[in-house]
Amino acid sequence: MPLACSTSAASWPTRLGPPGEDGAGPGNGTAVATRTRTKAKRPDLFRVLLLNDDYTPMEFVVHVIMHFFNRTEEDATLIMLHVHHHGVGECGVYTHEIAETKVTQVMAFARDHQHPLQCVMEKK
Ligand code: TYC
Repeated sequence: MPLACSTSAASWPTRLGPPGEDGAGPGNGTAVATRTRTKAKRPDLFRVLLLNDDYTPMEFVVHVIMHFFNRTEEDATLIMLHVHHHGVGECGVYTHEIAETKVTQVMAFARDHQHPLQCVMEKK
């Protein structure tokens, strides 16, 4: 059973800093809040989607999903069939840079093989 691992970030402010050069700060009725640690922010996530078309061979799509999205043949076939029947389907969820790379790689690979397969990303 997997263990939950929660990384709790520091709450803000983590400490009250000294008065600034301008004299603002404790003593004149104002407080200067200073972060001592940067709060860990969860990155935005993006779905990478394949779109259906009438021409790209099913075997090619399965290959793409296995190769670029690290799926088993069984899983890739289910995703391909979902796209075939519903028009669009999710191959993976990634941070912005990785999602962009996947889209670029899949589009280049499809074009190199003269298939019209389309791959897009959308913010979750
Ligand atoms: N519709 C295609 C066919 O019948 C197969 C296909 C599936 C194409 C998924 C694209 O993203 C796609 N050959």
